[in-house]
Amino acid sequence: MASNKPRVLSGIQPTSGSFHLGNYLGAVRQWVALQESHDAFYMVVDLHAITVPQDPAELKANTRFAAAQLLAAGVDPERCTLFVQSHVPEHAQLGWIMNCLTGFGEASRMTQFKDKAAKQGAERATVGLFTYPILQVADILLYQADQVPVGEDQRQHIELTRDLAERFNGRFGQTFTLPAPYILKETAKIYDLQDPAIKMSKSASTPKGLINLLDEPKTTAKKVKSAVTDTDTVIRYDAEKKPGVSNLLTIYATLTGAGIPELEQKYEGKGYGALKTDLAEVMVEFVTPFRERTQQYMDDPETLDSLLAKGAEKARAVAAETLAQAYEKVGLLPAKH
Ligand code: AQP
Repeated sequence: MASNKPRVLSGIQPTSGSFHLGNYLGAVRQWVALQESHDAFYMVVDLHAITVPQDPAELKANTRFAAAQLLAAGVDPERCTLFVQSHVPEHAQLGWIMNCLTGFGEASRMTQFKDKAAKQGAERATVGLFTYPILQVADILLYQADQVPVGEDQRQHIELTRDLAERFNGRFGQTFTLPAPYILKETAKIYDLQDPAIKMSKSASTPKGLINLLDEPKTTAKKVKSAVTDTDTVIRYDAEKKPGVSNLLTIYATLTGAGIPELEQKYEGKGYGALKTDLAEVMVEFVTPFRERTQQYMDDPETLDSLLAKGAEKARAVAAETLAQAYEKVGLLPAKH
């Protein structure tokens, strides 16, 4: 059924057995909120995952884990379209068209590629990793998305999407909607608990700075309690001068709905220990039911798979229409049936 709500699209990689807190606060939380007001398409981007080596059995398991975690977080297939990227072949097909429209230099400027390639060693980085931002362009344009809820690290890719959509429209006639990033300032970048100068990431140098949502709650509490702060003892939000404490306040405020000034007041005159102990408790309260719900979905893979199959069918109806238009505009001869 056609919807006149604005459309959002976003994806998450099944590259780990667990989402981390940055994924949740930076992206997934917004997905849940936006499905109420938008025509939402959310996917597990397994084709992106294979841009770095994956164990096949783990990839399959992690794809289900990712879907289960989205459902556990509140993504509701009755309110949005939830699917797995590789179930909709149009992504790879439009990806090729977009590859042919992108300059080599333009692709070389993508900082995420540079960071990820540097982490692996440039020699080991694949061409797939190099072109993954272009596949992401296709992911977004296929659904004519108006907005893309993501973390700050994805902003450059949304800009590339807009550039390529404009280029295609200019060359072949109006075809694609230009999407806007939907990035919440407060949670655009959640930082590593051990090194608040870098974003929380699953490829962080030490696991101590990374909160995995499916970790044992006591591990999570321990990580929060050993978060790096500073030598001062004042609990005040100052992202530049007090990045560690500010990161903890952001996490605390977002998970509880409290305002940062309210938290500053609550902890006035108290030490970092008090803040960390309370935040550890908040985290445990959050992850405990999240883990349980995820496990319930994982215990019933048949239901999970059939739910994803339904999502793919809905997604494909939209994607196939856009791809057909793009093929036609480019001048590809339609196959006779
Ligand atoms: N630290 C973060 N703060 C805010 N948002 C974040 N996102 C990721 N890290 C943060 C957002 O999460 C969504 C899914 O991203 P992804 O599929 O790239 O997930 P990932 O591979 O788990 O992200 P990592 O940990 O950052 O991967 P590596 O270590 O491979 O670089 C996106 O919307 C992203 O912005």
